[in-house]
Amino acid sequence: MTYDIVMGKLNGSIVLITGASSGIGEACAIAFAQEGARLLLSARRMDRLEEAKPKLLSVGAEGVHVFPLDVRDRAAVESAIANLPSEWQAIDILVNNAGLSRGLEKLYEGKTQDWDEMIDTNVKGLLYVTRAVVPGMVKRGKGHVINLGSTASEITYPNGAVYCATKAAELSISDGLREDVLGTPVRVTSVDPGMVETDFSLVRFHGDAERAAKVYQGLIPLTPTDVADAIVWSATRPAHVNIARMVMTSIDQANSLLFNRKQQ
Ligand code: NDP
Ligand code: 8X3
Repeated sequence: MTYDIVMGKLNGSIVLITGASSGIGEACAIAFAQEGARLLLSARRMDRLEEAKPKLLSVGAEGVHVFPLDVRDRAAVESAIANLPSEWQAIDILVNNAGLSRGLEKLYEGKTQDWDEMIDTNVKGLLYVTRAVVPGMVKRGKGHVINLGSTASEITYPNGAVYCATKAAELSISDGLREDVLGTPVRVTSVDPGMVETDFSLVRFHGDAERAAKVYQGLIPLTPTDVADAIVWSATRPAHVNIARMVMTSIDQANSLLFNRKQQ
């Protein structure tokens, strides 16, 4: 037995993060930058990515390349990945983070355009990016796919059936991909947080800030940094260790239904 400390550092590793313009994706960019990674950042809001770039370099990123991407657009995903500059093509880690919820309504009263947006982004978008990136990982014999799941994948909460279904799909896709890459060195992890205070609720309620703020009232939610920390931890295990799934909540949450909310 050897007693060497071999904690993974990510110096020079290429990390692609989808949805890096906000919340968990943005926190992942900072956390991977602090590990010395080279960051490939995508989202629709390019101004935010451009703004983050010098800050990420200042906290340790070895390089930052940003590009616009709507993960719902299959042709755009294929083209963006295929046309990355040659020095950015060998993606080591893919963080499939881009995602959203829309609406909190009874299924039989829900808006079908909200459903389309969630399914197209959280399920089909995740599949398109995975399909474009993983063949290169298999070919190079190196890679790690980290998908953003949720406690919502395990217990469906009232008025959230479609969002919860997209995260249940994410879990199945993560499990299936892990089976399909067995025999290669590619790792697959699903990181499944409970409530995290980000723009998630603002997006869910179509910009209603007052309603969004109420979601986090009277309890301590996770922060995006907490989740990024778990993601970087799973990415820095020794190469033979695959963290299949990490379920995490704040101390004020037991599962997707049960909270310790203090009266205000
Ligand atoms: P935010 O709203 O803060 O961030 C969402 C990110 O996804 C943004 O950067 C947004 O970028 C991007 N995004 C949304 N739609 C698309 C699209 N079509 N194409 C590309 N990028 C897109 O929310 P969170 O950080 O909270 O959410 C990130 C992930 O974490 C999601 O998958 C969410 O389901 C998951 N999650 C969130 C939890 C929470 O409580 N907040 C808990 C568990 C999981 P842009 O608009 O610029 O394109
Ligand atoms: C986000 C967490 O429970 O608010 O996936 O939907 S929840």
